[in-house]
Amino acid sequence: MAEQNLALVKSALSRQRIETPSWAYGNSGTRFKVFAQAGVPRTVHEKLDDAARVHQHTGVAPLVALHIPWDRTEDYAALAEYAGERGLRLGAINANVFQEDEYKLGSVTNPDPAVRRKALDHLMECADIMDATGSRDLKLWFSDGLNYPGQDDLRARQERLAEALWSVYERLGPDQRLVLEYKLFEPAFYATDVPDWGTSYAHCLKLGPKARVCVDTGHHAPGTNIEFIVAFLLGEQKLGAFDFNSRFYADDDLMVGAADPFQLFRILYEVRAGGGLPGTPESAESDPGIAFMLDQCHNIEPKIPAIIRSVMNVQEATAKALLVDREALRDAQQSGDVLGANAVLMDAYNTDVRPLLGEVREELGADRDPMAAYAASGWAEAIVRDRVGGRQAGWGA
Ligand code: LRH
Ligand code: MN
Ligand code: MN
Repeated sequence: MAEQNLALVKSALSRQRIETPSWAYGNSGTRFKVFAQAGVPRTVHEKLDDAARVHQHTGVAPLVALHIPWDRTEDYAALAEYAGERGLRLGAINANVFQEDEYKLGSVTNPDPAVRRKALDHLMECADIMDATGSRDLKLWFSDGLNYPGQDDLRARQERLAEALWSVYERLGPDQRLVLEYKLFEPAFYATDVPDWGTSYAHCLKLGPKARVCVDTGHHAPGTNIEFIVAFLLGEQKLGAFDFNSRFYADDDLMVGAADPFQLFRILYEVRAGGGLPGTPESAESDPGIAFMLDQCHNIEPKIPAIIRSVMNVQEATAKALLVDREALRDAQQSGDVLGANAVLMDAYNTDVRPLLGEVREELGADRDPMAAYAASGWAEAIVRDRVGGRQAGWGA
């Protein structure tokens, strides 16, 4: 590769920021069992301590997303300061209106106005927290939906949803955004109120420029072409964030890039092509400010190295996406060379980018091999020794 292009690829890689979720540092499980691990954080502060290790070794993970009330604390400005002292920043504030008894029939779409009020109050509290932490994004995922046909009025629920979203949207400051996440099913099994990107997009479009769609890669029907969704949303300036994870069956929340690294590459290629990677010629005009977040649970594997591995998987897919020879691709596409165009993509995908990423990390002052560096650091042993009585990340906590 030409010297100049390589410099560009490296600069884009060193500018990418990957946000890790506070809940991935704590215990989690399926509805059948939570396997508790020794040494997991007991407080949100200890979650930040672990996140700081991930950032130290990788050099690209300074942001940590919070989930309220799982990470509820007395003083959010002080928490932001605590993060800052460790080289971190607090990222998206995730609202949680899915774990209380009142929400059995829905939160913001509940037929009972008192429940809707309670849910909206929580969303407003999250906006207050954003003011204190300096967070840009309010991430909204609603478990609202129906288990049985006829259970409630589908269109009335959309109207209630729109009303709540508008109240939150109006509350946001000029530099704050709302990102609306969709999910096909679960916990509702017949109908979900925000089941797909189209529904999220339609609401965000009505709300205005501060509302964007969040694509959780585990929230689609099997076989869905996620990169198409990404390409479309980016083209419409409506892609706000990713919740990266892998799935084999449903919302499995496995490590991103573990199940289908080729899909992850295709997604990141569309991000690059759509100008979503700062530091590339494609993004020269404007940086759409996409949040590259992880949303995963590490039920059986050690958590910190799993998160490091996930960050590296996103970086590897990004590096391969950056290596795609756009000119050669355009030429092949223009001349109708189907096999040639496909070969350009596959050449990039089949490149071993690990040495390149090792260099990028070294230049960032991080570790060439973050997994080995973490294993040698003694942190895993220290937390087992020092933290007695870890607690669950949130599910059922
Ligand atoms: C829902 C979801 C959403 C929640 C998180 C814990 O399945 O993806 O992002 O906030 O899981
Ligand atoms: Mn998610
Ligand atoms: Mn999910």
